[in-house]
Amino acid sequence: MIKNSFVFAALAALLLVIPPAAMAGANDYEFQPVTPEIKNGAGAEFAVRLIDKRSGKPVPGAVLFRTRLDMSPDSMDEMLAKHEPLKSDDPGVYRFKADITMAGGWAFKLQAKVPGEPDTVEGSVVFTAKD
Ligand SMILES: [Cu+2]
Repeated sequence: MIKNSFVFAALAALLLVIPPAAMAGANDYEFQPVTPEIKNGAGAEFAVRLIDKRSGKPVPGAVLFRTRLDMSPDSMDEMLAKHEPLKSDDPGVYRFKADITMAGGWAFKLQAKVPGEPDTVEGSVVFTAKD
């Protein structure tokens, strides 16, 4: 009886230290640049691809929110670029148009709701704007 309670306590402790997210979760997904170089100027288009790292396949149907485009890669965190989504015909590819005002490194940061994934997926994709 004492032995059984000990085994039970040990199992319970083990379950507590393994978070469910260790098995599957937001880290299974990654946003990647479709083309890492973008135009420095108004109306510059850029796109990110959402990949399921377990299969390597693109993931369509995600809802991207809290998007932010800033120059943090060049230590200008507060320098932002206005941007808006564009229609995309390529499944798993999410397109945008931005008013880029300076050449250099821009980070596109976002959160996403991915079909079938309860956790919010976060992304940060770096682009280089060139004149
Ligand atoms: Cu800047």
